[in-house]
Amino acid sequence: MDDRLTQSSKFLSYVLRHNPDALNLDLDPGGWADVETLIEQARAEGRSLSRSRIKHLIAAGEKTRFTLSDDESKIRANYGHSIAVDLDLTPTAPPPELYHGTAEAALPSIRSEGLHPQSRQYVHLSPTPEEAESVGRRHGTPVVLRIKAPALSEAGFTLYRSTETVWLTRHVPARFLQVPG
Ligand code: HQG
Repeated sequence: MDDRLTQSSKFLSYVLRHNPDALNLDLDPGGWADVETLIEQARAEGRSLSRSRIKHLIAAGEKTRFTLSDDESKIRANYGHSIAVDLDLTPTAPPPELYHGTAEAALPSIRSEGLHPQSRQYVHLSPTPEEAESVGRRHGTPVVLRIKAPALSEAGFTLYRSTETVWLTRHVPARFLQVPG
C-alpha cells in the first residue's frame, strides 16, 4: 500500500473505531457508517476520500480491517473499537492455541492480571505466533504469549473469530496464558 493509501486507512480506522465525532458522523448501533456521508464529511475536513479510494484501501490492506455492506452503502471497522458497538459476532470454537503479542514491559502486569482490553472493547488475539509478534512489535520489544484457547472457551470466556488474523474475547485470566521465561 502506498503512503497516502495507508494514511487514508489509518484515518478511517481512527474514525470508525474511536472517534466518529471527528467527522460529525453517526454510527448505527452495529458500528456502521453511511459511505456517502462519510465521504462528504471527510471532504469537508480536507480529507480526500472517495468510494474508489475506500475500495482500493480495503483490497490493498494486508488485514481485513473494514467491511462494506453488500449494497456498498455502509462501512464499518471489523475490530479494534474503543467505542461501544455491537458487532453481533458469532461465538466460534477456537483452535488448540491462539497467541497474543505484547511488549516485554507489560509482562509483570499481565502475569498478575491476565489480558484486559485496555482502551478497546476486546482483547485481540492472533492465530499464529508470527502475526502476534508483529502486533507486539507495535508496542516495544515483542513477546508472544500462548493462549490455552479451548480451556478458556470451556471456562465460559467466549471467543469470536473477527477476521483471518484477529480473534476477540473480553478477558484472558492469567491461568490461561503461557508466558515465556
Ligand atoms: C496490553 C492492531 C498491561 C496488550 C493489531 C497490548 C491488533 C496489558 C496493549 C489490534 C494488560 C493494548 C489490537 C495488562 C493487555 N497489563 N498491559 N493486564 N492486558 N495489555 O493496541 O492487541 O493494525 O489496544 O498486551 O494488529 O496490541 O490497527 O491492542 O500490548 O489486531 O488493524 O495492552 O490493533 O490492528 O494495546 O492491538 P492495543 P493490541 P490494526
